[in-house]
Amino acid sequence: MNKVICGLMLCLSLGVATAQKDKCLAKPCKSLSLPAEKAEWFREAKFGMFLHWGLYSMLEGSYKGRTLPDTTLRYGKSWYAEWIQPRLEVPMDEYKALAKSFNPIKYNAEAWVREAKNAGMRYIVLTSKHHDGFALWDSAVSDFDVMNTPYKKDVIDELVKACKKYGMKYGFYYSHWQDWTFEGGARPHWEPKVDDKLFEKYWQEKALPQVKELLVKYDPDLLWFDTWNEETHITEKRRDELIALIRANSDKCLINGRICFTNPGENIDFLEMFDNDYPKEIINKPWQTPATMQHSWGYHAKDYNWKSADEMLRYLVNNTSKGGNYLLNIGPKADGSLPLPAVRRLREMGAWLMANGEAVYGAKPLDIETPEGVYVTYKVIDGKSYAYIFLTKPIEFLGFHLNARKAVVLETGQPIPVETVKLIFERGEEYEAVFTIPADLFRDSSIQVLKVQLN
Ligand code: FHN
Repeated sequence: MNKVICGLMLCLSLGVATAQKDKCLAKPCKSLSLPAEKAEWFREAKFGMFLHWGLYSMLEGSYKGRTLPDTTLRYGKSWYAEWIQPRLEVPMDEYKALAKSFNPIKYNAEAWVREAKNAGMRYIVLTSKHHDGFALWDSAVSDFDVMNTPYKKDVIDELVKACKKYGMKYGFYYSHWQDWTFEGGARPHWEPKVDDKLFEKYWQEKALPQVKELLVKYDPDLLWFDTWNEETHITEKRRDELIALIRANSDKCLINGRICFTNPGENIDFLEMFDNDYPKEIINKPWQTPATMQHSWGYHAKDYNWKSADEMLRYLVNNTSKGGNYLLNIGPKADGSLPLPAVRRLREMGAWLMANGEAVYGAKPLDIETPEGVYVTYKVIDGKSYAYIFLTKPIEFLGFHLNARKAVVLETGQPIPVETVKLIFERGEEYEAVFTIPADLFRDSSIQVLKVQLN
């Protein structure tokens, strides 16, 4: 009798499974989440290049004698050159007409990728469409694209080819919420909120089809959406609709948390910090900080607020020690060349990483207390455990709860005296290591890294 019931149940469940399978064949049933291993490359990469480039780059932060930030205009108080149209009140027709002279004759995708590679960057994210709605690729969805400029060549296609040639991961920023030139796209916060029905039209007619184009044409490793702590039209339903579209068209494309800043949900692949925000605690989900070299993201000829390579390396090291990445922005000029101060800084950072990259790439955070200005990562190499200690300022003695066997300066191999004592408590054994740091090490002003062999 039992056998009969079991057989019946088996038939029923097989029937249900077959019906389910048929349903899946008719319409692919994809999970909204990717397996965590797909984000492993991102977790290990640590350092990426962000590029804000578009029609706004042509205005270089100034328009008709005004320069951002301009406090005489109601909403002019921002350095962001990619926001020049609404902030310096550039008439929209005039702004859109910039497309008629966009001609980046110095654009050399391979040169960009080589620069990123030499800087030690492991992935590139380019603004495929920023808030102004202009597409840098050959888009069948909109005429407001690079093919309707004198340049007439697909910038993204060139970049993708170069990334593939140099083994560089690549992704695209896509402004899915703000679109200032398509009816229904969201507008700056000081303007009336667009009607949700109109937004839906924009969503169905431009945002979703363009994202699909990016996926199908260029097979990106990640997509970077942008919302922030403001009310948006990106409801849970729209967020999941967009995620479903991405999953249906790619088995690898990672999605950032800003797809819906206030409610990213469980299905995104990595978290995006606020701009230039560097957490003080370890975060377990993959994450990154998008960061500027100056104040502006888009090219701004009069934004002289350049951070030093050392300062930026400190942010990189901070993020690495907390399990995150550093996505550092460049605003290329309208002709496609990279600004000299940016290139100089990239090369300095690359030189430091050439010597100290072992302590960064693929390194994990180590949850121990550190003095201010000191950061730590951890790695296992050939079965041996190592801690890497980053010294961002001169220090004489360093004490750590570590069972340190020996320590050297990573770049030179110079031995660093270390004394480790075993402390026996009721709760168990603990180790305390004290390092004596030679003052000479700080004749070199860049971050010094100690490689410490543990047990
Ligand atoms: O408004 C944008 C801004 O222009 C830039 O693209 C940054 C990059 O993180 N995101 C928004 C502001 O957070």
